[in-house]
Amino acid sequence: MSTETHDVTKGTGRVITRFGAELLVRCDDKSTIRCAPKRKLENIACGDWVDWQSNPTGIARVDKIHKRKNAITRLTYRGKPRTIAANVDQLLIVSAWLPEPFWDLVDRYIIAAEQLGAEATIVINKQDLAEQYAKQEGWRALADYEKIGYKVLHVNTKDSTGIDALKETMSGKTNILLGRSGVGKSSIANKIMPEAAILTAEISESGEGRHTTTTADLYDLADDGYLIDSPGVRDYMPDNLDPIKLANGYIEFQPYLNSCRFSNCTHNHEPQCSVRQAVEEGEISTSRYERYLDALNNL
Ligand SMILES: Nc1nc2c(ncn2[C@@H]2O[C@H](COP(=O)(O)OP(=O)(O)OP(=O)(O)O)[C@@H](O)[C@H]2O)c(=O)[nH]1
Ligand SMILES: [Mg+2]
Ligand SMILES: [Zn+2]
Repeated sequence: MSTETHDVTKGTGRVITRFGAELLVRCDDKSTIRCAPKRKLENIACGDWVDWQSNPTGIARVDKIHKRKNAITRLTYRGKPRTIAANVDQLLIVSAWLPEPFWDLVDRYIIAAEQLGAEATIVINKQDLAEQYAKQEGWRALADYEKIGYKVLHVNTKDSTGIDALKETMSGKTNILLGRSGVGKSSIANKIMPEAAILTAEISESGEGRHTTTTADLYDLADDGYLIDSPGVRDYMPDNLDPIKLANGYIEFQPYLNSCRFSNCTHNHEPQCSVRQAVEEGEISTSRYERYLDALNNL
C-alpha cells in the first residue's frame, strides 16, 4: 500500500485499515492516504466510509464517519465493545480440517450475521486434508448448517478447488473473512487477489495458528466488491447479546418461538417449550441446540 501526496485537500474514501490511532484511507480516485481520526471518532474501523481533509503541516485528518449500515463488534478482555469492521454484506466464516473446527465459534459468527442483517457463508478450507482429519461430527455439523439454509463451500488454496464459487458469492459485496488462526483466511485472500501478497504462516505441529494477521485490512476485488482479511480469534461473542437476540441468531428456532408457553422462554428449563419439543422430535439439530444452551449459560 503506497502513500501518495494529494493535490485536492479534501474528499471521501473508505478506511482500509487502522493501527492504533492511524488510518489508511482509500480515496475515490483509488489513491491511498494516511490519516488520523478526529479525537471523538475513536470507534472508527476498517470498512467505514469517511470524509477526510489534508493538512499541510501534518497527516490528513478524518473528520466525519458516514452513517454505517452495520458494524461487527466484539468485547475486549476489559469488557469494552470494539468495532472490527463496518459496512459488511457477507461474513465468510472460515474453518479448516486442521486446526480442528470450532463449531461453537461458527455458530457465534452466524448469530452476529443474523444481528447485522448480513449473509453468512461457511467456508471449509484445506479440502486436501479432509480425508486425513475430517471427523464424522464435522460432516454432521456441516449437514446441519446446510439443512437450515446456509451455504457451505469447500475450498483448497493449494489447487484452487472452490475458489471460483467463492469469488462468485463475493461479487458486488463487502465480504469479511473470519475464523480462528491458521485456517487459511489470508491464503484465501491471496488466492483471490494475488497482487495483495498478504503474509501467511505455517501452523505449528499441534495445528494451532500463529496469529499472523494482526489488523483487519480491506482490499478491492478485481470485479465489483471488497474483501476484508481479519486476525484469527480464539473465541468470539457478539456484544449486546441477551437471550432473545441469542435465540434470534438460531434461524431454525424461528418457526417455534411464538408457540412456547412463556413469551420470555429461554428454551432451556421452561415447561411446554416448543423449541425443546422440536429438538426432541428431531426437527432441530441436537448439537446446535446444545451449543445454544452453552452460549446461553455464558451470557
Ligand atoms: N493443506 C492446506 N494448507 C493450507 C491451505 N490453505 C492454507 N494453508 C496453510 O495454512 C497455514 C495458515 O494459513 P494463513 O493463511 O496464514 O491462516 P490465517 O487464517 O490467515 O491465520 P491468522 O492470520 O493467524 O488468523 C499456512 O501454512 C498455509 O499454507 C489449504 O488449502 N490446504
Ligand atoms: Mg491471516
Ligand atoms: Zn421455548
